[in-house]
Amino acid sequence: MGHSVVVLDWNVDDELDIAAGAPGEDRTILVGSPRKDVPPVIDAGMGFVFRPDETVRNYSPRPVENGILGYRARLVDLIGDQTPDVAFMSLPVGTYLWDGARPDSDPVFFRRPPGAASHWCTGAAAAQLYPGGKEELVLGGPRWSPPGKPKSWNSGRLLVLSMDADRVRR
Ligand SMILES: [Ca+2]
Ligand SMILES: [Ca+2]
Repeated sequence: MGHSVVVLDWNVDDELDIAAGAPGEDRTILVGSPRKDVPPVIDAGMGFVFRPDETVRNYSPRPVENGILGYRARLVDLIGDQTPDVAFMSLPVGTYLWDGARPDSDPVFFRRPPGAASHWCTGAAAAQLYPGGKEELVLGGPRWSPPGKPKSWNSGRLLVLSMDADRVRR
């Protein structure tokens, strides 16, 4: 708990509230539960979206042992149709993206890039990086070390996910 925090007026009483999660749209909150078991799968992890009407939607694509799904969560319109999409990151596997316009459809999957450090998505931000372009998801992996350097080098890098191509920048 507490990988992300958001301050918002959840219950619309003109007083700000604090929630452990990432901001969604219209007072929704994205919460990852990366150590949640999905019996019989241990530590599969699960993502949740809490809505102001107190309904909860959970996201659990293919439970993988130690999948750690929900290590990070971010709302981002990667698909570029002006409807925010829901991204939950799995520590060993990659990023799952649910189409906000079709939440019951299968998620789009971005495999964790080769050579990624163990905690490859510690930072997560959504932004339209290029004017007129689609939103992209920027992930920070502070423990990444360049090829040829010892694993303890930890220079870190940023990974930019888009629907068009995975791009890696440092
Ligand atoms: Ca409030
Ligand atoms: Ca979208």
